[in-house]
Amino acid sequence: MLLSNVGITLRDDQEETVSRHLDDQTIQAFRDKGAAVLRGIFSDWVDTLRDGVDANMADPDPTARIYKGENGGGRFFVDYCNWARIPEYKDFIFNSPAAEIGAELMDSRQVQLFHEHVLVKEAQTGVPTPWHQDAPYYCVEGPKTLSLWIPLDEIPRETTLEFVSGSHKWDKFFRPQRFDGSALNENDGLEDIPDINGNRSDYEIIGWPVSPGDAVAFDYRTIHGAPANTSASSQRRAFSLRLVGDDVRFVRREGIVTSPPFKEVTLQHGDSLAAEEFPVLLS
Ligand SMILES: O=C(O)CCC(=O)C(=O)O
Repeated sequence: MLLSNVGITLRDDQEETVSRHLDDQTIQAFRDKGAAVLRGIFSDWVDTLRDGVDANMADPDPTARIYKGENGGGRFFVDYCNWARIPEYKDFIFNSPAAEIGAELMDSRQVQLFHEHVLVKEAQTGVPTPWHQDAPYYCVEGPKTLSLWIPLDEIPRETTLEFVSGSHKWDKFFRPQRFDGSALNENDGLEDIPDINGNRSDYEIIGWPVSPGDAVAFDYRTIHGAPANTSASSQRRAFSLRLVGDDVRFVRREGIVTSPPFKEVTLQHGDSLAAEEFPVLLS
């Protein structure tokens, strides 16, 4: 999947080398199915991200959530929007090829950070991640959106993130819920997500066993979820980077709580995403 640098001639007298990271097949899979695996793409960044997650868990944001299964077991730790205070996250966001990869997948000239999200399931965490789309949680809308879910441990097929192939093209938003199953907003006018686990054969469900350094790319509209971490001894750490491309807009949904809430952002509905919370990574 990794391609060597490709030289692109801009003018007779000027040649610029543009780095291409992905092959056409991977890009097409992301666009057709709404999710694709990128093997080994962040191998050089695993230690940095692991150090960042350690620092994040040692000093979580006050809004971090910890879910526990009914029968005890490990914790499901979830936190977001910490990149500005965690140097390892900043290093990854600004110095890794993530933004260039985002430009290739989204076919976008500009790539902006939306936020980062950390999701750690300790060994024997009996909490599945419910099936959901990310788009209806968010205060942004745009045709070009991307999450890069980056595993920091070996994750077998049985416990990895799964996707309903093609669901990013359903043109439907389902009610966002917290990971304990409670609705984020009671009266959002949206319908509940269908019972995917009860009818798995009705859907094309895709997912991959992954190793540290791989990434799974998906559109904010793609339905996804993950089983509980049944491993007796291995934790399941993941760092999810949220990027947006050209023409993304800020949206205010009256009376609706978004997640993350971005309470300090003063943009109006329909504004372009010009705020220090959302740095431009590539333009
Ligand atoms: O890691 C998980 O279990 C869920 C990840 C997820 O929902 C996301 O990154 O959007």
